[in-house]
Amino acid sequence: MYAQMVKSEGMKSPEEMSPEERAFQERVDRGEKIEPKEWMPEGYRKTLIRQMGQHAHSEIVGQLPEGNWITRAPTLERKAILLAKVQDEAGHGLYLYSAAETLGVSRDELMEKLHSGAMKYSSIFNYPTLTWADMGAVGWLVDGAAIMNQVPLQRTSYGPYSRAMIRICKEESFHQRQGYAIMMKMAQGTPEQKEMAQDALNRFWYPSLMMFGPSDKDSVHSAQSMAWKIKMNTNDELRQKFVDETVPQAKYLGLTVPDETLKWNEERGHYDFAEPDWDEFFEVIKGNGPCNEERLGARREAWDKGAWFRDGLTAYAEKAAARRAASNVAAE
Ligand code: FAQ
Repeated sequence: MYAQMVKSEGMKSPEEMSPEERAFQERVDRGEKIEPKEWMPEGYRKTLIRQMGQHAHSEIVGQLPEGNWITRAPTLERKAILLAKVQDEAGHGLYLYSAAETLGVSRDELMEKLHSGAMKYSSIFNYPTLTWADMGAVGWLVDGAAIMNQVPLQRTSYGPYSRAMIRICKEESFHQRQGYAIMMKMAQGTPEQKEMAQDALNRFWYPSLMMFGPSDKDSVHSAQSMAWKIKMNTNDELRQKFVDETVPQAKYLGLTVPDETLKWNEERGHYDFAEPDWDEFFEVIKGNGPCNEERLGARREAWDKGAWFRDGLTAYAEKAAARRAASNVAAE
């Protein structure tokens, strides 16, 4: 099976729960936040580590496709904006690793799991960014899909995760707008520029739809994660919301969503749309996407090359601690 770490193995009914589990579930149901030192079921803790860890990894690996274009941005202003955006993603990764650490897992352990392939990161970052228009498509669609998923996570039950999300969402909204601004410029530019914008939309549309995860019938974690309010919506609900909001934005740009079946359904009050190729999705998350090797290779190399710096920081911290201990002894 493609799910690696924690599986929702049949949710417990209230009768099957221990008194502690029942009291915990009642707190979650009342909308109370769960804080780091409080009692929580082991499955809740593991599910959060899995989701927050994967989320953090996605932010860090997600710097690579855009980092690829910093040196080739068409103007100084665009370069400064892209640089700031990519730095924001690093910050998001760091808040999320710190929030995950409150659950008793170290950043090194999470990194080790990313590098060994035991933990995932978002499928979207295994696709290449081939032209400058891709910077527009990534901001507009990828950050757009990320916000659609993360705005509800501001209300997630785990306090540190929900608070991290508030700041992340503010920054992601700026990212989405900068992407849309690039797309507007390209779509209103020369015929060649408009074609580049259309080509970027064609390549990023379905991978963006995949970001929300498999369809609900194949989502192994949704039921338990939603009961614990680790997830607030199902994958299909958020995907539909994304399509409904994004299609009018594409129309405004004068671009065509690459889906011939796309049609407003008056009765449902939503767009009908074609599902992504789920075989491709499962291949990508198994490690067989177009850029998986390159992305993980870059992260492993950065980790290895940074060893001297981590060693230096640790040596400095140890010396400082020894000095403090010595001066405490002297003062006694
Ligand atoms: N990619 O049972 P479900 C960003 C895995 S942030 C890879 O439905 P779940 C910002 C899933 O892990 C983007 N794997 O799973 C940015 C599980 O496998 P496992 C990241 C995926 O967790 C923008 C299996 O499939 N956002 O982009 C994906 O309930 C631009 C079964 O699936 C978050 O992480 C996928 N797309 O729902 C940065 C948000 N989908 O772990 C730079 C928080 C599913 O058992 C530039 N996460 N899988 O081995 C979530 O909301 C959820 O974890 C979902 C998946 C919705 C992603």
